[in-house]
Amino acid sequence: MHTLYSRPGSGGFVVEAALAIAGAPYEVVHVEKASPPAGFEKLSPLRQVPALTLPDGRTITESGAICLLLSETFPDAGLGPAAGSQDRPEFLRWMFFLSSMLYPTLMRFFFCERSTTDPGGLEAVKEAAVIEADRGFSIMDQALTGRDWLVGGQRSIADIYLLMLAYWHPIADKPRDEWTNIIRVCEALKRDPLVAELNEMHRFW
Ligand SMILES: N[C@@H](CCC(=O)N[C@@H](CS)C(=O)NCC(=O)O)C(=O)O
Repeated sequence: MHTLYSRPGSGGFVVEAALAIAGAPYEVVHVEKASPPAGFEKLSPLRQVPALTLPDGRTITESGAICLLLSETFPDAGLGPAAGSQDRPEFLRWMFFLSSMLYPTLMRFFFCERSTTDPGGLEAVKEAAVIEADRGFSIMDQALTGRDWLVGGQRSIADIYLLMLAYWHPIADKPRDEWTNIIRVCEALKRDPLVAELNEMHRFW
């Protein structure tokens, strides 16, 4: 059994999607930001979700790492191309772009006070975060030109990760209208009954 520490609307969405697609047995522990369960910092030192306790009792954090691990643990689930395959480099590239460029940039908007010691500088931090996030989304939109999915002609967990981030956009609250390729991918994913069911709880759209 996997235990997913999460809350609605959080990065737990993409991990839960991976677990559900893989058909892995899991339970969800709801973590309130203001009042996490006792001892949560031992599992997730930054007190962030998602965190995933594996069936062997170890807990890992970092959404990108968790998704990659699940894609290896459940190789037949179609979460991503196998290690050593032709499409793996592209998969790794986008998984890291999403988790190490776009995700933290969006969080810089929502947790702007962590990026400046100047109380008068918060709006500037937020403005810069939106500009930088837009730069990242534009790169992803461009990469999707003429393709159905981000990687190798097949849906992967990278597409679902992109959907989640696109609906976190702090100004548009969804992908911006000009990102027509991202919108196309998101609309295709939203028609998937499993993704639609997860959204019942996460309420991204
Ligand atoms: N690098 C982490 C970021 C996780 C993260 O920022 N989670 C947010 C929710 S989406 C959170 O728990 N924030 C609370 C905080 O940072 O205090 C990951 O990819 O999993």
